[in-house]
Amino acid sequence: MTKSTDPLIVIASNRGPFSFEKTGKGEFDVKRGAGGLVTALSALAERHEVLWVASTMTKDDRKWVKHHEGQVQNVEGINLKLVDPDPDAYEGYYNVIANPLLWFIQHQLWDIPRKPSITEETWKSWEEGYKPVNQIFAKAIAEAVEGSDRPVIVMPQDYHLYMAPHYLRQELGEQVQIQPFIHIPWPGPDAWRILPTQIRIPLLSSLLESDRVGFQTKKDAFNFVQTCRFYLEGAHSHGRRDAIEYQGRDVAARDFPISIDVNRVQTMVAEHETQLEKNQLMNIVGDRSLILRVDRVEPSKNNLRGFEAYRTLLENHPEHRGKVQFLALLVPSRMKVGAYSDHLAEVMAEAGMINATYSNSFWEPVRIVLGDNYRRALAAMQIYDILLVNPIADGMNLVAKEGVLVNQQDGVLILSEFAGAFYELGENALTVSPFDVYGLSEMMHKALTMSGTERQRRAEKLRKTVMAADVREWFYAQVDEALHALNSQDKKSSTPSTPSA
Ligand code: GDG
Repeated sequence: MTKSTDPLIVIASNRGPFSFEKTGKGEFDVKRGAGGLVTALSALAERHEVLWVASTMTKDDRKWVKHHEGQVQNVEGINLKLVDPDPDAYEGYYNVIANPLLWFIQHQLWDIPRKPSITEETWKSWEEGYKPVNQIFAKAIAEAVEGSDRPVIVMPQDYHLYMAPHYLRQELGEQVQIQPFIHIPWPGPDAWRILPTQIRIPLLSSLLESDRVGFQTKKDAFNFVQTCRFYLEGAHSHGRRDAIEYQGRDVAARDFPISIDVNRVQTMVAEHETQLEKNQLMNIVGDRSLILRVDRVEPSKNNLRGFEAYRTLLENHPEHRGKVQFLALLVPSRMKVGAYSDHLAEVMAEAGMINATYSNSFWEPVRIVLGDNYRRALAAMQIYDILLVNPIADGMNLVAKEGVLVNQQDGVLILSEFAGAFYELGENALTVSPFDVYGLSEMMHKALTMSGTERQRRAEKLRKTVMAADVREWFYAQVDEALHALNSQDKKSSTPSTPSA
């Protein structure tokens, strides 16, 4: 039975853990969603009572909300509440502010002389899209937790919900702990100059209405402190790298490196369906060495330079021609954002050019497989010789962690120094600058010619590192920190104050 001292954890994220498909009158099929965040948070309901608040994504999600009259429902053990913002507001929030603007700022993807332009549409989408949708989330959370006699910890996830702390304080005051987690990199102050002051200041000061803010790495946390100090008048860090004081609140900036659900991944790879996927892939690869990449179609993942480096490898080291297979499993995402659909076209063209240059009747150097198939991705990770993870910037990169866990070939991880995973896995990976195409091609050569003993030594260490830090630790560490703060507050308020002399 739940004790009233047990906390209620509220996760708020743009995308929820499930999507719904209407199959009949009042009947819905449940599908577990895609993406890193869902993978990571799906284990969280094991220890604490959790309420997950997310937005509808599809028409059938909306029907599901309507059918349940907007009330919390228990779905596969998780209490779920979906908010259903107005489609125009959602469009501005998601397709104008969150994905093209904030994601691009935080991954520093600009072509600065040309882009971005902060247009009337941007301003309007901030006022009429991003802010109202964040407010809807806060109201839905307030409605669900109001009157609870238990400690409430609200954890807004990622760059979609930077204004949520502000609206949550408006709704619930100091009754709740607010602890956002930011999955993507937080760059230093310079990157944020792109936002107009009227957007930048509310965004940063909203985050500082939290009790603490979680990041993937110490570097992100430090950059956040620096950004707030630089732009917010009256913000002080007093020489600390992991906390900032602003308007009477001391806000911690902490690193909680995310990981994967080790058991779930291991179980999935052992399943028959995954073995079937693996067999199919092995038919494509044959006895060649496999260079694998698995990403969303996403400019920050740096597919193009990956292919350029492969081309350089084939050019400079002809001995590998015909003996190596590059397989890219790409999941289309955000195709409504022009930069993404253009990017996919460029990636396909680059791969096509390599094939046009080097293929023969027996060998096609690059295979691109587009589509959403997580099982196939895991199957491919079992059989790579090289896993290429070369993002320009990446909060963590779960593919790197899954790959080293399930791989059966003592495969080599080639890892960008700008992926959050670098801090945990870099020592036993071959690390590269994502911009250095020649350096990457030489790393591919080094990996292809590495001795079996060396491969095994590195692979074992990488696997151990991932197994030692499951996603549950990531989640519990955040909750424990919030609980610790709550307990110290309780102690303070129950200690009788010393009468003044
Ligand atoms: C964001 C941050 C951070 C692969 N193919 C399919 C599929 N996958 C899985 C992967 C992995 C997940 O999706 C992708 O996670 P990543 O971490 O690699 O990348 P993002 O989506 O950009 O995630 C990132 C993460 O949040 C968590 O904090 O690590 O830095 O950018 O698990 O194996 N999933 C589905 N279909 C596929 O075909 N459904």
